[in-house]
Amino acid sequence: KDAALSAAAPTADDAPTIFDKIINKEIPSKVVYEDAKALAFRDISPQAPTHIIIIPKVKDGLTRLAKAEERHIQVLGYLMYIAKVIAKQEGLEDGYRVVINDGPSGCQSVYHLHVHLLGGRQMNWPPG
Ligand code: DGP
Repeated sequence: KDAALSAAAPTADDAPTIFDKIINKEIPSKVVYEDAKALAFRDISPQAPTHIIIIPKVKDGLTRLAKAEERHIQVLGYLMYIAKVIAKQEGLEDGYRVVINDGPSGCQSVYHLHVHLLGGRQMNWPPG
């Protein structure tokens, strides 16, 4: 195998996910917000009347929250801020929930860090 190609091969952390295809518009999604750094779209399997997924456009190794490094602090804060902007846009005046699932025990299924924004119904505590 060509050494240069091996060196350039994506590591597990950089392996593309379905979210890359959504970012690149290779598969359709219902986009509710987009800018240079973030994309937000409606979850394909909504768990509440409003269920939106917010992702960084550049993963930069951030497959999951457990992989966060100091260089990710800005993007993590940005995703929280965008969650608030979208909640307002969606008219969730009474409140909402913001969730990050991490790893197998956290029920994460797509390894491109994402924030769930859920609202439009009364949430329960503790969550399942
Ligand atoms: P998590 O379990 O935290 O990794 O959440 C991944 C979410 O992504 C899950 O709620 C379903 C959603 N999802 C997975 N594939 C697609 C897709 O192709 N389109 C859309 N809109 N949502 C997707």
